Parts: sequence; structure tokens; C-alpha cells
Amino acid sequence: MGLTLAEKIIKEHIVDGDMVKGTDIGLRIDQTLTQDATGTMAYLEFEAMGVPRVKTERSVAYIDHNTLQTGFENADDHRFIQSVCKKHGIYFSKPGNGICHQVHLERFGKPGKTLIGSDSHTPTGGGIGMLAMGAGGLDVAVAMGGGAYYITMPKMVRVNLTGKLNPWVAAKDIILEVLRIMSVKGGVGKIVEYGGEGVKTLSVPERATITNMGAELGATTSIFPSDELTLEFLTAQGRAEDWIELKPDADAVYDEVIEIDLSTLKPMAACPHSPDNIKTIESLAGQKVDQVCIGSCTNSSYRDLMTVAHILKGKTIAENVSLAIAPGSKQVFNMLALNGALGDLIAAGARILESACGPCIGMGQSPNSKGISLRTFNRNFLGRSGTKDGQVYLVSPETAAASALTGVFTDPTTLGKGYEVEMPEKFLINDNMVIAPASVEEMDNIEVLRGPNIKPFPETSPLEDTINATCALKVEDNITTDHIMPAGAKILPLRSNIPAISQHCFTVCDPDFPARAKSLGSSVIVGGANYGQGSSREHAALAPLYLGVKAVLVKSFARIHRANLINAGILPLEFVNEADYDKISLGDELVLPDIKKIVESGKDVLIINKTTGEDILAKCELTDRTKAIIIAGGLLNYTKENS
Ligand code: MIC
Ligand code: SF4
Repeated sequence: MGLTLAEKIIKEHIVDGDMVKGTDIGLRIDQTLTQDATGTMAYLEFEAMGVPRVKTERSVAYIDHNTLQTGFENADDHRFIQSVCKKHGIYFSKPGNGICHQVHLERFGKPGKTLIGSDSHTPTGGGIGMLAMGAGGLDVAVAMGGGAYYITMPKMVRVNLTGKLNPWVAAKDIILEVLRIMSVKGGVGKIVEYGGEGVKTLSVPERATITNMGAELGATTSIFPSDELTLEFLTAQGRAEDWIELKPDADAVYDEVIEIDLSTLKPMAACPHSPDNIKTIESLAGQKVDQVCIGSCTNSSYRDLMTVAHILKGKTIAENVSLAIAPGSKQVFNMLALNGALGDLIAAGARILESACGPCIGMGQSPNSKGISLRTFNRNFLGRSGTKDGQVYLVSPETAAASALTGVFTDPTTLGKGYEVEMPEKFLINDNMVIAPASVEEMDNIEVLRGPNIKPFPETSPLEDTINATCALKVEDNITTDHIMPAGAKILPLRSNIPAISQHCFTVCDPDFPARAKSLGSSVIVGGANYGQGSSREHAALAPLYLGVKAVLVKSFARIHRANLINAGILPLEFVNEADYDKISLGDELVLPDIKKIVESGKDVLIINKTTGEDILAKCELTDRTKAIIIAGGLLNYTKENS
């Protein structure tokens, strides 16, 4: 039986388990990346493991999230990361060099390699045929130390692309269509592979837009074949030698096939507050727009910004619109500056931001109250923009630019004759913002610089024999990591300080949760389906851990968050019978008798609700390895015990 593209890469990298769907497999990881908001914790964890130098082929630390420096905290974190990198063999991409996923695609990614990153949009690398996955910081730390990365062997979905996009319809509209079809939970436990004739009509940056936002499907990752266009892209990046051809076998077997005829797609938007709430721009046309933001790891490539510059050239943005643009990388920014396109953007009235995540993670540019904001980003979760009642719509750069000019939702297909950006034969290559690590001889002399905001990783203790805990919070379906551990300019500087950041845990849902959980000492969170979707931030597990949360009991989990809970030593439980969700209320006292023995045995977990007298059964599906991690009190304890 033939193999899919992803299966071929898995086969080359599998070091534990067998390629049997639904079972756990360990993969050798060739490359890692971190960003600063998750990186400080990941490097503290790496230090705690005591490995002197990374064992990967290439590890890169990017500074792109916390670039607003309103106090010493972010700058201290950057300095810490830079010094850790120098000491332990990691390349360091300075603030200003760009968004991790964009820069990694340009400068480091290689077809056929495995990459894990402490950021959920790491699958951007799937655009050049990498098996690239988002992971918790601790998983990245373990991979840097040479350990395997464990996933559940996913099912394979093929998205078959036929035809060609009409002028002004964009790659973003393709992924919005996939989200419309599959929903934000449709990708859980699956790898989405793109194939078909339509693939060769899409450039690498367009493919990367699609794999990037595959994160919003909940998928393990998404991937495109590596073909002549991949070779052209790598050649233009001066890296032709990194290319290999990669395609699925002709008789590869897929669990699911989705057909998309590109010529039938229209410009679309993901409407508030979910990336799968899709409508056509046509149906929204004429509604007023307050803000337009262009950038993020989804849509900030040279191709995207040249298209925007073309649309805005010689025109002025509407009176009622504030337009912010953040180029994805220094390479993109510099090329726009040199070819004059930056001048066109500035002249039209754009507010140019540095090459970083910026507004995407609430670092500035929060919209006005109830403001309608059109963004080329990938997430529009409630409150993420920094304005609680802000209405964020996710659109293509084409739609964003057309609407910035008119001040209302505007279908870009009304712009007339299409425009195709000519991809450069050579991108501007200047890696002077990437700092190489010290040599093996010099590394011992490097001092790691820590500021007062950097607090150690919270202590965890082995699993108790019986858990007595109170339900400290009950939440609904589709809770995102932005609910659990909000980001934004005020909270992000606390990413290396778990005691301080914990005070913001779940405050979007219930401002009293942190104080309540802390005073209870031992608690359980109850939730609905797809709990923990969104970011890879392990803070969404570490903050509850610090507040005394022992177990999270839900209808179903998102992949990365579930792994982060296990890594933190928090029990991930799922209702055997979803209707039992109604049998627990806030404040109920719960007992999980003999929990350690039950986890060891793999049986269903009995939860006694002492307040109502009812019994509830929960699944705790763990492999031998994850059982051992939970019993040890988390991955760090487990790794120390087993090294
Ligand atoms: C995001 O887009 O939510 C982030 C910020 O990039 C996160 C990482 C983080 O929370 O630091 C992600 O996607 O993993
Ligand atoms: Fe940065 Fe936004 Fe991409 Fe996350 S989704 S990595 S915050 S640009």
C-alpha cells in the first residue's frame, strides 16, 4: 500500500511505536523553533534538563511577540533568551528580524525535515513540505535535548485542489473554505495534505498561508508537496541545495478526501468570533469598517504586501479607516523599501509597524469600542484584539486593502483587472540579525543573563493516591487558550513569571477564578468540547497548575493543550457520557478515589460528586509513556527520572 506525503516523512523519523493510526508514535525532530512569549519558559525547562548543547540539526529562537517594551520585562526576557542561545548552540533571531514562521520559511525550513515549534502556527513550514508541528515549550525543550516528540499517529485527509483561483481570490480564501467545510474541531487527530492539479498554481507563500491556518482546524499539521515551485522559492532564497522532491505515492490511501475547485471560490471572511464562522464578502459588502490590519504569520509575505501596495498605489485610504501594516520579516520590509512599494503604502495612509506579531497578539492597535476590524490574521477569538467588544473579521490581503480604500466591506473582485505579483528571482538575503551560537570551546564562558521577572518553573508533585478537589470553574464548548491564559500587551510581559501571570488565568470568563482556585488549594475545571483550542502556550496549563488545578474534565480536548496538561502533570479527563457534564456545578466537592491505581490500570475514572451524591465516569486515555509522565507529576520530573 502506498504512503501519503506525511506518512513518508513520519516513516523516516519514527523512533518509537508503529505507524498505526490512533496509537502514539515518537518522532526524531530535526529542527526546532521558539518565539519569545513561549521561549523563556522553554529555555528555563531546557536548562533544568541539564543538556549542555542542543542535539538538533538546527534550533532557532525568534523574538517577535513581546516587542512592545513598556517596562523592563520583555527586554529582560529577550536578553535571557539571547544569552541562553549563545551558550547552548541555538541561533537567535533578533527583534526586528521578523515573525518566526515567516523567517523560518525564508531562511531555515527544509522539505522532508521535521520541525516542532513552541507556537501553534509552526505548520507554516508545511508550505515547503516540512512536517512542522506546534508543541508546548517543554516538548520543544525535550526535542532540543535529543528526545523524541510524541504525537498520536494521525488520520490522513487529502484536500484535492483543481482549477485555478479567479483574479483577486486568494490563498486565504482557500483555507477559509476548508475551515467552512471542516470547522475548528474538524482537523483534530488528522494531517491535512494538499494535492491535485491546483497545487502548481500556488506559490510557496500562498501554500504557507494555507498550512499556517490549518492550525485553526485543530489539525496536527498540514502539508504541501515539494515541487518545482518549492525549488524556485528555495533557489531565490539562495538555498537550492536544501530542496528535495516530495510527493505522495500514487496509490496512497486517505481517510477522507475533500474536493475544492479553486475556480468556484469567492473572497470570504471568518466572522466574529470564530475562524470557522465563514461568510462571503459579497454578503457583507457595504458594511462600515473602522480598522484594517495587514500582516501576521498568515499573510505578511512579499507576495501579499506587494499585492496590497499595488491596490493602494496612488490612492488614499477612507477617512473612517485606520490601516496598520506589519511586514512579516526584515527581508520583506527591506525589499518593499528598496523597490518603492513601502512608499506607496505610506503615501496611501498606512501606519507601518515593525516586523512582528503586533496587533495579532494584542500588542497594540486594539480597535475602538465595538470597532469592526478587518484583519489578514488567523484568529478572531473574543477579546484577543485587546478590545472586548471588538468585532474581528479574518480576510485576505486583497479584501483588506480594497476595504481600506472604500471604508466598507468590499469584494476585491470589483477591482477589475487582476494582478499577479512577479516573484523575485533572488530575495534580498541579509542574515545579519541572526546571531550564531558560541563554539563548543567558548560556550562554557557564556554567562546567562536573568532579570528579576524571570521566575523558575513551578514545582510539580507526583500524582496523589486519591484526589479531593472542588469544581472551581465550569465553562462551555470551544474554550480557547486566549480564555484560559489571555495575552495582550499587559499580560504577555509576565510570560516568564508564572505566579504573576496566574492572576490573569480565566479572568475573561470569571474574574474571581484565580483567587478562588488558589484558596481552594485543590480543584477541578469542567469544560465542554474542543477545550483548549488555539495557542500552544503551556502557560494555559502552568497557571492552572500553580493555582492548584489537579484535573480538567471536559467533553473533548484540543491536541496541543491536552499534551501541555499532561506535561504539567494535570489529569486530562473526558466524560464517558457527555450528558454527565450537567451533573457537576461550580463549587461541587469531588473525590477521585484510588486515582493513581486507576491511571496505572487504564480503567475509566470514577468521580464521586459529594455535593449531589452522584457518580460520574471519565476516560483517561493515556499511553504507557503519558501514564508515567502523569504519575511522575509532569514531563520535567519524568525526563529527570529517566535520564
Ligand atoms: C497565538 O497566535 O496565539 C500565539 C501567541 O502565537 C501562540 C503562542 C503564545 O501564546 O505565545 C500560539 O499560537 O501558539
Ligand atoms: Fe504571531 Fe499572530 Fe502568528 Fe501567533 S498567529 S505567531 S501571534 S503572528
